[in-house]
Amino acid sequence: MKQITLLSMAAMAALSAQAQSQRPNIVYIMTDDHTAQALSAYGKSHIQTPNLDQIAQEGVLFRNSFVANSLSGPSRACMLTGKHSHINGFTNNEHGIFDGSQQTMPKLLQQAGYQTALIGKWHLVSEPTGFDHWDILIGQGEYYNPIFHHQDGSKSVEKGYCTNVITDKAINWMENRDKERPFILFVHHKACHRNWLPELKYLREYEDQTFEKPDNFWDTYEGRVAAQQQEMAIASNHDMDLAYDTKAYLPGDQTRLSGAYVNYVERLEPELKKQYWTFYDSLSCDFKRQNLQGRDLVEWKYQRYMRDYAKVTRSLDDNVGRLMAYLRENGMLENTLVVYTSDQGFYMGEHGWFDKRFMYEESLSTPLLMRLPDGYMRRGEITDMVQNIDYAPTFLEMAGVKVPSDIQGKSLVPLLKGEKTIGKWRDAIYYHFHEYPAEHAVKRHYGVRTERYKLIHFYNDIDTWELYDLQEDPTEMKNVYDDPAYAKVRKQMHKKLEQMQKMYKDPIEETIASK
Ligand code: SGN
Ligand code: CA
Repeated sequence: MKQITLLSMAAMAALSAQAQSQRPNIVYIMTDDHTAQALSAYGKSHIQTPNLDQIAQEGVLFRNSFVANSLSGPSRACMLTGKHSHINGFTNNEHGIFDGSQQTMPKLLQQAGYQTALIGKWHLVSEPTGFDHWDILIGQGEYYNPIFHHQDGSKSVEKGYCTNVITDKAINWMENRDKERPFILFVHHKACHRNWLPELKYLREYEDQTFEKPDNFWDTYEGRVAAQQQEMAIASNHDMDLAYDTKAYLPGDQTRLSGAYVNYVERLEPELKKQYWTFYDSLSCDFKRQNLQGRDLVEWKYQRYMRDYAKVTRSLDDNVGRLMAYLRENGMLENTLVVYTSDQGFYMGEHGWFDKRFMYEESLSTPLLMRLPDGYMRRGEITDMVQNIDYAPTFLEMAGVKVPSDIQGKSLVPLLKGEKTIGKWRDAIYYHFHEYPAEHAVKRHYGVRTERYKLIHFYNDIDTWELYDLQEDPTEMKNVYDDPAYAKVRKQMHKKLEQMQKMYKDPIEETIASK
């Protein structure tokens, strides 16, 4: 690493100021739990996201974009290092502390002369390293008047709605940066994370909209043991008692005056708080009057979930527009790579769920849009399978920094340049989820996904295998692992899995034995 530093410093010194300024800036916008089903450029969304769609229209949309481990901290660690969780060490949110002394992409860019800044959600417990400037939320952060942890160690409440505050800080940092040098700016939103508290101006938005339920909303999880044992169902885990998710309580009942939910709302100024409670009081009265039971109650909860999620997404889209307008107005777009992604995908009622974690499509996937700087010709949709471990080598290559050989991801540059990749790109991706026992009770599992098939092994206190034919069964309702018609595919997929575990050095037998 030292050698790379010296080399890149020397290389940098040799570059004229003009040549240096041609190295692209990178604006990396990462949201939390924003999923492709809620982003209209992906085609299936009931929620319109015009500003995000514009990035896709002017740039590229990755149709097959995946994470390596569908959870916040682990996903962020994969992105920063370009390595799978078992290598970068941050395998789960509950027990992880990111080892900030390891090689990371921001550090390598910093050593190569980039200005590096991080604003918003961090969630890796240890203090950020490799950033000239950082200003982060504490843990999950808050939607209203969020508390920021500043680089000098101090903490303060920043007035406003979290998504707006993060964007203000990002723009402010760009305004005050050294304009002679390229930069990478990480803009990490809290939105659209649970429990979906809207910006007050959007409190009433989407309330007249009825969201269509996915076809497999009433899934009974036949043939899928881990799915039977999860705790992330809208029906039973989207809580009512403390109104945390639904925001409905029995008026007159004081439960709303306690719990995490109320503490979050209490952060608002008195006038805004009044507006907030007025709206949800009337909603709660209406809910009480209806006295819903059984499936009607679950459907009602689903609409509540979708509406609040949509409101939060609306502010997010506005703010992406604001950031893009800044880049446009300042003539920066030609020389800036803008990346939009999320730390993972999310269930919007598919299988009856909210949350993520599973290797099933909705949470294995993550939205990925890019607006490319001059010189990168590709436009439109890219269907090659990409993963969040690919971002680090991509940014390094674009910045002219040699990609260290221990990075496991692949640079996306050939795809962005529009080079022919048929037969040259990867034919499978590897996934490993490690957080169990934990909230939502999703068992540990690993697996491999090819263009058509997916093999998953759930281990820990169960030991079950699942195989899906994504062409015949895109919503993953039918586990064909024991179907004789798939015996050959099953064998091939096992072989592929073994190859990938070897290639990525995931010591799976040891891992299972130690659990
Ligand atoms: C919190 C949420 C969970 C969520 C995890 C991880 N519960 O614990 O629903 O799965 O974060 O999310 S909450 O009651 O605190 O809202 S992650 O995106 O940060 O990994
Ligand atoms: Ca997340």
